[in-house]
Amino acid sequence: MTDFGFSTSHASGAARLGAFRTPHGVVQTPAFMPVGTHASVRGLAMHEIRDAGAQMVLANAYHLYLRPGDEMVRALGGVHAFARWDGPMLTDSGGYQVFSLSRYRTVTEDGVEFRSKLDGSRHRYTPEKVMQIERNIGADVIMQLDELIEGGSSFDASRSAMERSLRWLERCRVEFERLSREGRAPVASMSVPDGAPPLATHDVERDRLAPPQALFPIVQGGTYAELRRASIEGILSAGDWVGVAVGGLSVGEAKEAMYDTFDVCSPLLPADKPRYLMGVGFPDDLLEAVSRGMDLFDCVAPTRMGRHGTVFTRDGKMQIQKSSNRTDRRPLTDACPCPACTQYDRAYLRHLMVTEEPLGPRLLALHNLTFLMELMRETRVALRDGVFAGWSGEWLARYRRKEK
Ligand code: PRF
Ligand code: ZN
Repeated sequence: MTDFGFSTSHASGAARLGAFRTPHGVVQTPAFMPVGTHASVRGLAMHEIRDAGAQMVLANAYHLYLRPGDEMVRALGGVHAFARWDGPMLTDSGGYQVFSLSRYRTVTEDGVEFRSKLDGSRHRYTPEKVMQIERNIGADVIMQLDELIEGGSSFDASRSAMERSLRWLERCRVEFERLSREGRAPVASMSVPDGAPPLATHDVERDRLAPPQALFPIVQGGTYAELRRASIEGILSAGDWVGVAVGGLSVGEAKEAMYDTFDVCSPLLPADKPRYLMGVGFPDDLLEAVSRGMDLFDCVAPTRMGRHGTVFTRDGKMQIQKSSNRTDRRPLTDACPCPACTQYDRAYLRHLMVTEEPLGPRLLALHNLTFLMELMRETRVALRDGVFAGWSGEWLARYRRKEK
């Protein structure tokens, strides 16, 4: 496992400053990972994501499986070559999407059967199948198939989903190891699926061996401390993982219950492995999670909210369309290095949104991403300088002063 590694250099309480090494580079943690569902962060080019400070990018196995197909991604050289992002990447298994987006789905012990939201076609998602899909896509970190349930579910429902996620983890592990043993096959396959035209490319990538991947397990168990403990125990006894994810949060439960769950999980998670908190990406939640020992984050909310005109500022969220911005010549925020803040003013950004110019959502999504990248960068500096506790307390107090 020398292709992956994690080390921490500074700590403040449960918060850690770390470095996560992957075959495509090192991620300085704590870090926020932008979500590129279709191997594209909606509306933004990879060079813009990189300039915003992103180190690692997410894609979604479910979406890429449906289009263009995981075998097609592989035929085209794997997701890094396909999307032209040569830094670290992660794919979520798509469990979450199958549960929330599919038109019809049936969950059994074997897996999930669903109909595509695109054309109604039938698909079967099993732990084994998901490992094959994520292998073909080729991200550095791949996620297990887990069973998700609504926030606020009963203890019994939460327990059965958590236990099934453990059983699916074991099946993922066996298949993942089988695929890894199969060897480091060339990234690009010789044949293209679906009767598509033959590859029109130089042949270089066909000779490039697929780099190793790391499988992350996902802790489940709702907001029940007992279930979270059992989930972690099951995960740690099932294998030696490169990192561990915490899932099933930010699904409608109270914030305090989510924060308490971080407190339950982090002392039980190995200190020398990165901890990835799935689907959490509001500025205040990031700081609360970092202070409780989480290292990696992703969420669609910052880019999605930006596209609809809600922007992060140091004084809380702001709606750009509000009428007081009509004549406001000030930058969106003061210290942010993004193009929206450095090249335009609020009146113009509001105008772009009101007239539905495509530039508006793009700039605001880029702002929210940059804002989180800066927040994580400042977090790392504060950890390095030994001032994290005081700094984050002040940051949160200012952010929340005007937040409703
Ligand atoms: N599991 C998976 N993906 C996820 C989550 C999860 O629990 C969450 C939880 N908020 C976001 N994305 N596989
Ligand atoms: Zn900005």
